[in-house]
Formats: sequence, C-alpha cells, structure tokens
Amino acid sequence: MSATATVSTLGPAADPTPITTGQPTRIVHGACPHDCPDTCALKVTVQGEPGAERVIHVQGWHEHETTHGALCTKVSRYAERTHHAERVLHPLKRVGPKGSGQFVRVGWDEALADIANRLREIAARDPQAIVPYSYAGTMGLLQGESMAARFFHKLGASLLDRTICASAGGAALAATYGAKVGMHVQQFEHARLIVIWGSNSIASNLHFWTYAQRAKRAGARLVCIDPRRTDTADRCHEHLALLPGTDAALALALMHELIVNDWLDADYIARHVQAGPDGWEALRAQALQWPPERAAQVCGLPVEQIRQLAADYGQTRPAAIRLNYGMQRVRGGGNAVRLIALLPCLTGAWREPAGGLLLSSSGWYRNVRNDAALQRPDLLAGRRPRTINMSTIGADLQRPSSPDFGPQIEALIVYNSNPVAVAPQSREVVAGFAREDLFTVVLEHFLTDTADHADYVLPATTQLEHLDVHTSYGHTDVLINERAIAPLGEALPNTEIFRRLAAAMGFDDACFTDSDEQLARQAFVDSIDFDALRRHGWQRLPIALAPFADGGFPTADGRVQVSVPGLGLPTHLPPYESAASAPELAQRFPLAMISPPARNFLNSSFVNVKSLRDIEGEPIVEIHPDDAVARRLVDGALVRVFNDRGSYHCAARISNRARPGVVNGLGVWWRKLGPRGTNVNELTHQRLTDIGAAPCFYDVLVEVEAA
Ligand SMILES: Nc1nc2c(c(=O)[nH]1)N[C@H]1C(S)=C(S)[C@@H](COP(=O)(O)OP(=O)(O)OC[C@H]3O[C@@H](n4cnc5c(=O)[nH]c(N)nc54)[C@H](O)[C@@H]3O)O[C@H]1N2
Ligand SMILES: Nc1nc2c(c(=O)[nH]1)N[C@H]1C(S)=C(S)[C@@H](COP(=O)(O)OP(=O)(O)OC[C@H]3O[C@@H](n4cnc5c(=O)[nH]c(N)nc54)[C@H](O)[C@@H]3O)O[C@H]1N2
Ligand code: SF4
Ligand SMILES: [Mo]
Repeated sequence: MSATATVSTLGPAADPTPITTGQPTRIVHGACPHDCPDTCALKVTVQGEPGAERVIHVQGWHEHETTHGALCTKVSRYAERTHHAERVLHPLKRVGPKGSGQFVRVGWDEALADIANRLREIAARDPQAIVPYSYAGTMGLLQGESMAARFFHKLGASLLDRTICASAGGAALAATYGAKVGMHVQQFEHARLIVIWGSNSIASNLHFWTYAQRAKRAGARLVCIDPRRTDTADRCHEHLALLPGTDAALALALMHELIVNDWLDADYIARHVQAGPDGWEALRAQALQWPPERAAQVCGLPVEQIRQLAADYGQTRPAAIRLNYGMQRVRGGGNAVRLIALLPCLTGAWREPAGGLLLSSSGWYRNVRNDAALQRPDLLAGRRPRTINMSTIGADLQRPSSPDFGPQIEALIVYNSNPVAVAPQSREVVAGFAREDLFTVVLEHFLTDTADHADYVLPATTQLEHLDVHTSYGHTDVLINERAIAPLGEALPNTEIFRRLAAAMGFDDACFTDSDEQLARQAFVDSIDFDALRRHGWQRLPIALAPFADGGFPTADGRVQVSVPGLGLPTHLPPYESAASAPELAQRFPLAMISPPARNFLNSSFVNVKSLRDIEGEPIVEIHPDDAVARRLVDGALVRVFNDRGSYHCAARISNRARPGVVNGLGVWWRKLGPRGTNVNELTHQRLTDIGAAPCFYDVLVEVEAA
C-alpha cells in the first residue's frame, strides 16, 4: 500500500459531500466503469433513507489485490459526478436549432413513442439507415453492448466498427500472438528492466505504475519511450523522446542490435517463432537493414540511446515491456505493435513470469465471456447489414446514398460516447451532426457537445445507479458492480432504455424482457459464478504465471506469427504527416502534434466536474522553448494552433515536456468549454491506421501562432 501513497495523482479518499452524522451507512461492491486498464474494485458508501440516498464516498477496495484500495483522482470524485447539479434527469426534446442545446422536458412515454415512430418509418425504407454509435463510456458488459446490441440486431441497423481507440494495436497483437494476451500486471514488480512504451502510466495506468515503482525500488531499470516528457518519463532512468510514429524503426534497430550482438534466444526462436521463408529468417534479413544510425535519423534520437536500450534489453533478465495504445494512433501503428510484440520472443523474455509484454489482457477472457448470449447476433436472422467505422463518422454522416456506401445515414443513436468531442476532424463531425434531416438520439448523463446536437436526450444512470459486470484489459479479474442507489430523477440504465424502446417498436422476442440480473447471469460461461461474484466482489481467472514460458501462443500452430496473411512482414511505415513523409505540408505546418489525455479527465469525461477542471485549468498546448521563441510566443498567452482542417485556440505552455518539433495538445476538452468553442480534434484527420482501421490522432502536422 505504501507504494501507492507516494504517487501524487492519488485523490483524496472522500468527495466533498458532507456526511450527515448519526445516519446509518451501508457499503456496496462496485467496479470502475471507465475505459482504463485498471478496472478498480470500488467500495461505495451510501447514506440516507431509500428514496433519498446519497453516495458519500467512492473509495478503492483494499482487499482487491490488483488495485489495492487506491483510486485515481478522477474516480475518487465519482460521487460528485453522479450527484452533479447538471445531470440530465428527464427526457429532453429539442426545440432550438441543432447544436444549440435548447430542449424542453418531455415524458418517457412521449419520447419513446416518438422515437419508435421515427425509427419505424426509416426502417421501413432500409433499417441500415439507422446507426448505433457507442464506445466505452462504460466498459460494463450490461450497460455496454447487451440489450443495445439485441435491439440493433433485431432492427437490422448498420453495424458499428468500434475502432476509435485500440483496434490498430489490438488487431496487430492478435495477429502476432493469436489473441490480445500478455503478462500479468502484478509480475512487473519482479522485472529487472521495464520498458514503458507509449504509455503515460501515472496518468492512465496507475496500478501498473505501483508495480513498476516497487521494481524500481528493488533495483530495476525503467525506460520510457514517449515523444512527450510525461510525469512517467520524469520518474524513469532513461527517456527516449522519439518523433511520433517512428516506433517501428526503433524496434527494428533494437532487433538489429540483438542479432549482431547475439543477444537472441535461439532455442526459443527455433521452437516458438514462425519459421520458414516468411518467418524469422525474413524478419532477420529486414532487421539487418536497420542499424541504429538509420533509426536514429528516423526517430530523431541520439544513436547512443538506441544502442544502450538494445544492450539493456538484450542482457537483462527478466525484461518486461509495458506497451500501451499511445504509440498506435499513427499510420503505421499496427506494424509497430507487431514488431515490438516480437521483441520478447527473440530474447526469450517470455521464459520468466516477469518477462514478456503487456499491451492488453482482454483476450484472456475470450473463453469465459459469452458475448453471443448477451448480444444475440442471431437476431439478425440472416441479414448482413453494412458496417460503419466510428472513426470516419464525420465523413459518413455527409455521404449520400450510393451503391458503395448503401443508404444515407438518417438516424443515429448514441450511447456511452461523445463523438462530437472525441472523433477526429471535428469540423466534419459537427457538420454531420448539424444536419437538420438527421434524427439523433443521445443517451447521456450530461449535455455534452454531442447531446447538444440531439433531437432527444435520454437520461442514463451512472455506475452507482445500475448493476453491471466487468472484465478488464489491464488485469485478469472479473468484477461485479452492484447498484448502490436508486436511479436519480427519471434516469434509466441503458439496458432499460433499450428494453422500453424494443417494446415501443413491438419487438416481442423473449430476450427483450430479460432483467439486468438475468443478463448478468448470461454474461459468462459456468466457470464464473454470479452468486459467488456477488459474495466476493471479484474473481481472478486461472492463468499460468509465465503463460508463454514454453510457447503455446493462441495461434493456429502455437507459434508467434511474423508474417501474417494479407499483412506480410511487419515494417516501418512513416506517418501520413511528418517532415520526412510530407515535406511540402511540413513547410506550411512544421510542427508534429500529439494529443494525449489530460491526467484529470478521462477522454472527454469529467471535463464538466469542476474540481477536476480546476486542476487542469484551461485547454493548453505544450511547446518547446526553441519552437516558442521562433514564433515569439509568450507562456500562458492565447495561441491559434492550425492546419488546413481548422483552428484550435488554447493557451501556450512553454515547456520542456514538449520535444523540439512536436507540440502536445492535451485532450479531450469539451468544445463548448474551449476559448473559441473548439477542441484539439479540430486539427486531426480521418485517415486510418495500417491495421484495424483506427484513427491517427497523433499523426498530425500543425503550425502555432499568437492569437
Ligand atoms: N487519466 C486518464 N487515464 C486514461 C485516459 C484518460 O483520458 N485520462 N484514457 C483511457 C483510455 S480510453 C485509453 S485508450 C488509455 C490511453 O492510455 P495509453 O494507452 O497510455 O495512451 P495515450 O495516453 O494515448 O498515450 C500514452 C503516451 O504515448 C505517447 N505517445 C504519443 N504518440 C506516440 C508515439 O508515436 N510513440 C510513442 N512511443 N509514444 C507516443 C503520449 O505522449 C502519451 O504520453 O488510457 C486510459 N486511461
Ligand atoms: N485528439 C484525441 N482524440 C481522442 C483521443 C486522443 O487521445 N486524442 N483518445 C481517443 C480514445 S483512446 C478514446 S477511447 C475515445 C473515447 O471517446 P468516448 O468513448 O466518447 O469517451 P468519453 O469522451 O469518455 O465519453 C463517454 C461518454 O459516455 C457517457 N457515459 C458514461 N457512462 C454511461 C452510461 O452508463 N450510459 C450512457 N448512456 N452514457 C454513459 C459519459 O457521460 C461520456 O459523455 O476518444 C478518442 N479521442
Ligand atoms: S479510471 Fe482507472 S485508475 Fe481510476 S478508478 Fe477507474 S479503473 Fe481505477
Ligand atoms: Mo481509449
């Protein structure tokens, strides 16, 4: 426990809600719903009589080994978010122009009947003109894709490809290892070398950081690979501040050094890595084309730093890589993940429990989750609707009907997501959402930028007001989230909203009457017992300590895949937008921009929680002193960050957190809370990654000037 107490990002144990002395309290098992690898076990303290209950504390649950009772600052304020004065607590119907946020309160019956009528009318022409839009506002299996998926499957609506975050790295990892699997997070404590690659762990993976700190205290060396000098980089022994989108070149140079210095585990390679002309031999030949000098040029790094990292990685046991999604939001993100995932297979790092790599652990649940039971794809009844990629929603909302595309999008039902703020190339996204002929329904807690564009806003419950079950992508526990308090106002769980919509549409399949508890019981195969989960709060999956010590990767032949059908050999693909790959563009817009998260927000969630917004202050762009001087920028002054796609006004922060040539526009602010009503996604584009069709949020060129 002491290890976490030193991490400054930990929040106060309590939220500001006063405790009414004398009133009895009760404790409820919760789970953090947010899109964060940690999936903390929550201890929720409730006070008050039924009907007037309040959550007075949201704390971590000490007995939960993986998250050991510590929460991040954000979620320690979760009660403030739930009991927020600006919660949407009644259905709202639009009365002003799209985007104006002008609504009147209506009853549930009126809202549902009107929505069902509109959807029926569109579906009669073509149900694919209706598109669900959701992501991981909650990662709960119930309030995520259960009743919602059943509803859209029955309707025959378009399918949604949920690519906004992790699909480049996820697909690349699965192509290499066979599934999204990796080391146990707890094992990092015992590593002697930890490479933190594309991750600001203190901000976005706090409990991993606890293990890394313990390792550091025991003498391990910590290396951070990140264009930005983050809080995490500050606390590592070495920081490689490479140019965005050049990680594959770095990985190839590391391989080059492993080969020429014979730091390879030939036995592990022979037994567990794809052999033959497309396998290890081909990779070896390619890596030999990448001496550190070449990578140093591409990455913008001193060659010595690359040599040193290779020597450390090649000669330290156990060596562990914490790879994270920050490095895959670029054109070549998928290829880079494939190359990095091969590193521990070449050195045999997997032989030890504290060696190997962790990007995602979500694949460990593949045999215990029963997604088909929850989502019922059989309700499609043989229909094969088109798929819309959520990352190109800006363009797609503006496409007319065509044989290629199918029907124009006529209705959008948004839940667990705030696309107007988070999707790339805001100008296009806003233009799409502003279409007067588009029928938009948004299930939300707050009037977000997206909700402002809705025809109907439907009030959804927060994690404290509904039941859910959770898996994780950073550890291997299953957790329960019990309902702590009754829904506030007229809010309803997503499940109930889709249940009622199904009834209003006349869907009479029995599955549309399943209760949340019934859904929770269907979510897993028998090895996860719901009643036991209720009693204990969580359950760990039984996974070997060193899962690939003797190979056995979940690929077809048990070997790590080097070449992949359709993808070939992994290689370095330069960014779409960089000085090297787009020199003409770089003349006009010479600065690369990344937009990683602000520590006290979770994507665009919590931006409206005042205590957290006060910590972040205002939207900023970090710029290196040399780049600032060249532009005569003053620290703290308003600047215009711009490219051909748009302008974003925010405050300049002149800081060594930015490397020369790269600016950091911390995200993701609500547009309406920005100085000129925009956010950083005004500058991003809708081109997609090499693998997984994901956005390239960190593959952007801009210029900055005083505003
Ligand atoms: N506090 C907080 N925690 C969060 C979130 C949040 O918004 N706030 N978001 C959650 C979500 S949805 C996700 S997906 C994860 C995201 O967390 P991560 O997977 O860690 O990804 P990012 O935060 O996008 O980026 C991590 C780091 O990668 C760096 N980076 C950017 N480009 C490159 C590159 O080309 N190469 C390398 N090597 N590094 C690069 C960034 O500067 C950043 O410091 O965190 C989750 N946790
Ligand atoms: N420029 C830039 N853009 C980015 C990123 C970046 O790093 N830079 N990061 C990207 C990444 S990694 C991700 S994952 C996406 C995230 O984008 P989103 O998935 O849209 O995540 P949030 O912005 O947190 O918005 C989630 C919304 O869901 C709502 N919500 C939460 N729980 C519930 C619920 O139970 N029911 C309902 N109905 N609503 C609920 C919240 O109130 C919130 O408004 O953003 C991406 N956008
Ligand atoms: S956001 Fe992450 S660190 Fe914070 S409470 Fe949730 S799971 Fe834990
Ligand atoms: Mo994400």
